[in-house]
Amino acid sequence: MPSVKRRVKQWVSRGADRHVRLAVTGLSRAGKTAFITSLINQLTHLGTEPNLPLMSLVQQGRGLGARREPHPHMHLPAFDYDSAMQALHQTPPVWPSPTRDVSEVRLAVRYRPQSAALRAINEMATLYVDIVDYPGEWLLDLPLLSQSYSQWSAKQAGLLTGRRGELAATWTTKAAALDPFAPADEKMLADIAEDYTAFLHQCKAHGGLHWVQPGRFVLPGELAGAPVVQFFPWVGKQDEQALAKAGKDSNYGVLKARYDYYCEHVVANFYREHFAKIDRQVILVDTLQPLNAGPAAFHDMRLAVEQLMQSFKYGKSGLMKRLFSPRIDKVLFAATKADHVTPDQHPNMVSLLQQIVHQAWQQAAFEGIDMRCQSVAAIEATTPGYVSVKGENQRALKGFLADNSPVTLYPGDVPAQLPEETFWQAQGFDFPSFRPQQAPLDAPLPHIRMDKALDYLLGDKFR
Ligand SMILES: Nc1nc2c(ncn2[C@@H]2O[C@H](COP(=O)(O)OP(=O)(O)O)[C@@H](O)[C@H]2O)c(=O)[nH]1
Ligand SMILES: [Mg+2]
Repeated sequence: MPSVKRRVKQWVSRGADRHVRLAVTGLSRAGKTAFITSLINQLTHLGTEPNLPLMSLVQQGRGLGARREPHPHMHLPAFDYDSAMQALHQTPPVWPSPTRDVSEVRLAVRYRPQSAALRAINEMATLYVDIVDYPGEWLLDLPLLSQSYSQWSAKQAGLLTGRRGELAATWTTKAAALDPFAPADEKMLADIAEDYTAFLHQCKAHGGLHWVQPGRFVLPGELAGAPVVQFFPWVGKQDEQALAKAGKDSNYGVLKARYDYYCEHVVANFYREHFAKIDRQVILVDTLQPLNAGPAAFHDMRLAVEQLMQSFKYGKSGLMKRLFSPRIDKVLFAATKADHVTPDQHPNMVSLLQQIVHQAWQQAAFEGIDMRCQSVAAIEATTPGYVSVKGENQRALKGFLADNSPVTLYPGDVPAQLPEETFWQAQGFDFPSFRPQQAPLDAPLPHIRMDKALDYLLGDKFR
């Protein structure tokens, strides 16, 4: 081929290849690792298995296949797909172990272009999908950027009621005894910060309370143990004007400096380095676990999701827009682990999720971001069916518990609306954790509506 022609062909081919940066987030245990593992797995079987019938690319017969590529950013850990697959194919299978930091993986998806012009020159095009996994907890830190240390402290102190107040006793007792003006006692500050971090973990683990700040404290990644994550809100009773005069080497001064450093370097950096580069965002929400756990946990999950959504209210002149120029144009909210309830309950999961995100949704629509809510099971662990109860057919799920024993059960109805008092009093909702199903290594992972999610997130990119 003459070289000019070859160059034209190369040029067109490069024009046909596309990139999309897809981020997956959600509070810890929402199902990010399972979702990304399934996403990679499903796409690798694209073109050879009938696993994605709801993707228009597949319906049009244009999907050819996908494979993982060396991942592009050396400073980011790679998403550990191989370990996840290994866990899922153990006997008996287990869930992949949790990760606690940002990670990334690149997929190259091969397809036949839609446009006749492109097809005439190129049989194939490639969509490069960079998938980023980051903890939703990190998004809870956005408000810190517009709060001073003293404002943040006042806000946090105000939250220490009820269960939170009880859990906070250890660190607040020590912190209240600190002299703000005395020279900084590094050891004491580290000690209280450790108690404060333990308190945040307890809020999540025992209280089912997900709205914790700073978010990095519970998932510090590479920052674990660094002074930048060694501060806590000031709960002493001194008045603000006096505190403002504390020297920079005093207890108060050092805490304030660490807080400021955290905001500027950790929080702002995350938005600059990661968030601003995202094209499409998936937000995973486990609506079922808080329903299991009770009203306080459910309410707190709502608060946390609302808080998380602030990052998408960027507006034309908002702080987000000015500081980071984000470019996300589509957000998918997915209610995860839908295989925990019978299929007739899936529409309720979706409408419940819609109510949870309602306000932010309106805002986003107003700003031209496309949003959608759906339910998924990234990795389906149960089989829906019927059981006969007193001669009548009733819906049920079959699966295996974590200890490998088989169960058949009806977990209960999901409320279609934000649950009221009566729901909690009647508490008809209870489900165990299922272990994954045993599946052949070369078969795609069983899933519910991953194809619908993929179609929404990527469909328009396969042009
Ligand atoms: N049944 C079922 N359980 C799931 C699914 N996805 C996640 N889980 C459960 O939720 C736990 C946390 O999921 P993971 O993906 O590690 O959450 P992450 O912390 O957001 O990455 C897993 O260990 C599973 O027990 C799913 O699709 N179906
Ligand atoms: Mg994870």
